[in-house]
Amino acid sequence: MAIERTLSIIKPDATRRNLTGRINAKFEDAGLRIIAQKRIKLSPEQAGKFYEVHKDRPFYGELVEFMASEPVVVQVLEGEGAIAKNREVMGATNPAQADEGTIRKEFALSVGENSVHGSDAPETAREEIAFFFSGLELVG
Ligand code: DAT
Ligand code: MG
Repeated sequence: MAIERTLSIIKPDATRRNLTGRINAKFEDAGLRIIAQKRIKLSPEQAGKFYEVHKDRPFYGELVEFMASEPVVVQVLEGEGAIAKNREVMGATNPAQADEGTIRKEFALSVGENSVHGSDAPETAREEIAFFFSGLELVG
């Protein structure tokens, strides 16, 4: 398995509850290296653009409002098979279906307020990393 990079976001429900360090420990324990990280507040326009792929879903408005409600921590994780590994560490979208030990099982409040985002494929990972980070900010 190749070394990959993936885009992770610690969402407002988690930053609000001061969970950034505990979530980062889960990534690091799984062998994912945090090679870039910043805390930002998204505008509704930026959140809407990031989640544009979901614009026709019924929850889109609520998702955009939530993501712009409070600061988020955006980060790039690097490691062997990082995209799939991060999805494993995150757990299922709906915390009620997430496995024991996953971030969403432990910390998510609901399917909407589910603590973390992670890219789902190599192409989306590339696009999502470029959405938030310049090449100069990425030191492997
Ligand atoms: P994931 O974040 O696991 O990749 P997704 O891409 O299908 O899941 O959806 C993006 C986000 O949209 C998800 O993290 C939370 C929100 N969402 C998804 N399904 C939802 C639903 N049924 N009700 C409310 N929010 C939902
Ligand atoms: Mg997704």
